[in-house]
Amino acid sequence: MDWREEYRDQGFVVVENVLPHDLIDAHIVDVAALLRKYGVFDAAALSALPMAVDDELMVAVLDLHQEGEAARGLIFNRIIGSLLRQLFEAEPSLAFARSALWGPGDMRAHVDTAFRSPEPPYGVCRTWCALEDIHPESGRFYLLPGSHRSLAPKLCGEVLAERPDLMALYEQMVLQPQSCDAKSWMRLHNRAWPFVSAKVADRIEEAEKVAFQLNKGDIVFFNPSIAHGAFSCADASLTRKMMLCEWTANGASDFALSPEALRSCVRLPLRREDNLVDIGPRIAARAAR
Ligand SMILES: O=C(O)CCC(=O)C(=O)O
Repeated sequence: MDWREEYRDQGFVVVENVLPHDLIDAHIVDVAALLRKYGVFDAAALSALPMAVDDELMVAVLDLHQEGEAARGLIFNRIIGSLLRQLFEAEPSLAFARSALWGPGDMRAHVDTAFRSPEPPYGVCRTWCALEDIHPESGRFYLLPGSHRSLAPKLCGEVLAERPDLMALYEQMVLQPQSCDAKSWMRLHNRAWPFVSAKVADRIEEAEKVAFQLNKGDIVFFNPSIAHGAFSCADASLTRKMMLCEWTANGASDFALSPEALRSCVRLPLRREDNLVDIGPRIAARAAR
């Protein structure tokens, strides 16, 4: 099967042994040095940071991924670029990249985006990169295969049915596409996504969660509409070194966002028609009942 078929069906593919270990090691040195500046030597110190300092650190982490030589070498890896180009059928652009040395703790299942088509051509993809051999007890990343197709569109439809304000936005985009632009799409996404994501954890079974043994340099390419999260960490002394990137298809290359935009994680404009889930038939069927 073409790997893109697998990505379409399952919502992810795991690609082994992509990132060179020497670059990973250099990047980890940079990340650890930055964390040290904030007095962070372990997971406990990180979670004890006051919120304002934590926000400042996150900005510094995003900056490191924009400027750091090792970070850029990892992010703009030739294999990653080639796979994203095949997925997007367009040039990929980085929306943001960040790394972490410890797991986030028990992270409930959620989706990172809503109202994007689960079918190609894709508008967005995330890459979860293992920066060490991930210990099984360190809070492994999990996904629910196929949920970008079976669950996410259903939840989008439910949220629209429950929220007339969001339904009005959606209908305007579908019925009057000429009056809408990428900003309309972002408005719908930004307002609706928290409601969609909040529904995920109650609608899945524990047994559906799938995690992989990931080794240093392996990457999971995943559709951010797939339900995913992280298991809790069984041993606080364990690290879980990873880098997460979000990529969009928009024809621009390299870092298209200004640092200011990166800081607020503003995404680049997307072509509306490529990214809307067609849930019109679902809505019509509901109205007919
Ligand atoms: O850190 C992880 O393993 C999960 C990351 C994640 O789910 C997210 O950033 O949305």
